[in-house]
Amino acid sequence: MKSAITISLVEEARKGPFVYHDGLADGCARAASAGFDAVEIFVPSFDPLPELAGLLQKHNLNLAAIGTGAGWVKHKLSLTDGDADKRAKAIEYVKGVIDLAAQYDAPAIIGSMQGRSGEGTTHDEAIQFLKDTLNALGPYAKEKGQPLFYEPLNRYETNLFNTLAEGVEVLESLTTDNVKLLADLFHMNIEEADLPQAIRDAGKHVGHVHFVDSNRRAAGLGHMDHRPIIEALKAIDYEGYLCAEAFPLPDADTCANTTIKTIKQLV
Ligand code: LER
Ligand code: MN
Repeated sequence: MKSAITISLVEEARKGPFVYHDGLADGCARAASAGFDAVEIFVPSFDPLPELAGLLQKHNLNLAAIGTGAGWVKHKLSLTDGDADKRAKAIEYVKGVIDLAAQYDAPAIIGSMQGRSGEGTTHDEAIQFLKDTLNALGPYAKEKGQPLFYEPLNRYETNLFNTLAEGVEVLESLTTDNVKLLADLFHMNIEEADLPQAIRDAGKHVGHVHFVDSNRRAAGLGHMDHRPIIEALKAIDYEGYLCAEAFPLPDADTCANTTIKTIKQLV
């Protein structure tokens, strides 16, 4: 398992659960000095990131993934919007992020952009739109040599799918095998009965992990027991990233150092 940490470039997400908020150069330098293998970036658009390749090389970092969430947070695009034009725009946005991430050999994440039902759609319609999207974008990502990550979110952020088991059911109903689950421990802490068991049951479908504590602070600064979670990830032969998608509390460097310390103790 490898370590990663989040950098947000989205002004509207300053208060969001991302560790670094002061640009790519600052985030990459601090990620490397804390000892991370990779960064995960929350981008404001799919415009090129001209400094990224040089910064990754300079700091010997990989890109773990790029989040599409600003498609929702900034542009109000949802993949389950009742309006077909807006849905098409949302799909184009995710394609743009898939293309951008693939340039750095990394996948894109669908989290907040999944939207919710009841705002111009019935529940069944929203679920069908989400499945249609994943069926279209899974193969699109595969052409670029990348998986596509789908993230179940807690009930306060979506009413579509909240648990890993529900996520597995969706993935298994698709015509593509290229969509993998993002297991975010914060959402799981709210929704799962048993986090390690949920990971064991999801097995090969787990493609990425947002590694955080019960309160969205760094792993080690809440009341979650990460040891059995890591044991479950080992049991499913998980070799992906443990990515700190956490609040920079009490400050970004403490958040980073605490995450690395927890990973070193347990992995
Ligand atoms: C938001 O709660 C979250 O977990 C993100 O990864 C989704 O965009
Ligand atoms: Mn997450």
